[in-house]
Amino acid sequence: MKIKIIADSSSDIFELDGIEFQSAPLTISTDERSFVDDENINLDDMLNYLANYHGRSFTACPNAHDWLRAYEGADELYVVTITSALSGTYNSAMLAANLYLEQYPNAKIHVFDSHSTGPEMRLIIDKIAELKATGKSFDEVVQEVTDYQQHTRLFFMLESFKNLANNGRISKAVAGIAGVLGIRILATASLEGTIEPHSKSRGEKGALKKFIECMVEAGYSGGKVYISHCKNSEFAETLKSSIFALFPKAKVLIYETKGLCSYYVEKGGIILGCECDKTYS
Ligand code: X90
Repeated sequence: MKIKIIADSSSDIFELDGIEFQSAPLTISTDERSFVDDENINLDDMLNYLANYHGRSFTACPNAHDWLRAYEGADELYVVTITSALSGTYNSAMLAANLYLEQYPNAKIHVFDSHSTGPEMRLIIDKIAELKATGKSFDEVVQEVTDYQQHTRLFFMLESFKNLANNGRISKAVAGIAGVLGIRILATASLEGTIEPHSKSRGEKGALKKFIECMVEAGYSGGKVYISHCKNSEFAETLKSSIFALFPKAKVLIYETKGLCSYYVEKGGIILGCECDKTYS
């Protein structure tokens, strides 16, 4: 029995300890160049190139064929995708899941729509791995992870919403506010998996306070916090210290966004996923 977790590359991870894991890459492109979001991506090269490129840029999700390649060989599959409200990734993963089951009727496969991305996907992925390590069955994992998803949240801070707006993922009005020098926008993933602006602040100090307020309001009480950042480890570390000041037992992990999330959050962007006691409703 071969068990596998597969996630698209917006989860910001390419490997996982203790269980087989495969990432299905999205791509980031201009009319001249394309970057495949896998372990070979050169983030500095991509960010520098995009900063100096003035034409259009866009992203594309893995197609069903890409997913099928990632599924190959497994009998028990857990697939985690970026929110279906903003990307075709979930649909292509589902299409591939149905094709896979036609070919291997005894396989078990579940596709989780994260209604989110980045660190919140990673929380889900780690939860699946933890549950499998304790010997839970396929049905138990699906049920427990579905419940867990009601107790995780995503908050993020961006300086620029240019790429999100240009690709139609948020309104130009929100993008306009963020474009003002020194203004940081804090936003969250809504229940439906869209981007919901929460508040704006002047400078990073204000944003820091807002992050903590949002977490506490959502019922964070000292569990896991995953923070991914695009070239902003300084803010991520300060945020970590503020979390520890209130919750000394917090389990905080900091790492870099990979290609897809770096493209959308742009330099300076911070994404935070955390476990919360309150049910998200
Ligand atoms: O091309 C594609 O299919 C991918 C499109 C992805 C669009 C959204 C990417 C968001 C990346 C931004 C901060 C967190 C957003 C929360 C989403 C609910 C990261």
